[in-house]
Amino acid sequence: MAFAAVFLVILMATPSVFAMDYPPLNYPVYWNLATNYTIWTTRSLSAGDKLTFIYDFTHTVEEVSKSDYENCVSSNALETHTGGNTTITLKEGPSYFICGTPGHCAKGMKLQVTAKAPGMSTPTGGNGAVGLSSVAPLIIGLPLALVAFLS
Ligand SMILES: [Cu+2]
Repeated sequence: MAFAAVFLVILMATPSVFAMDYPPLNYPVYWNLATNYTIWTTRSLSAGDKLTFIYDFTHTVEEVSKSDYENCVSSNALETHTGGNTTITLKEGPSYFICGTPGHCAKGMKLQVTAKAPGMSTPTGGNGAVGLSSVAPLIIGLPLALVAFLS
């Protein structure tokens, strides 16, 4: 009886761990002089995830090289975006964005992200946000199984 209960709990917990298909995530980026962008360097992102920059007409979004990011140079931008709402799909590897308005990058409007290979955001890969939700059924299920086993 106890073993049957343990099995049942494991069966209930298993599908959400292995069968869930996680879509790419879309992160808002509030692109202005007040936001602190350093947290983005520690975020776990995957290729295919998107950044949606939300900004007013005083700013632009310029995708630049690493050295131009470090030196706040927007004249060689790989891509320039304006209009206040720009969604960028991340490629694998690092990406660098700065604001093209003079002085803004130097004041901190610069964003660096690194995206892992696609598929790394699946539960087995360990994307932080996704990983937690995928193990939640186990965290809940194991105590239940223990209770069932002991009773
Ligand atoms: Cu700006």
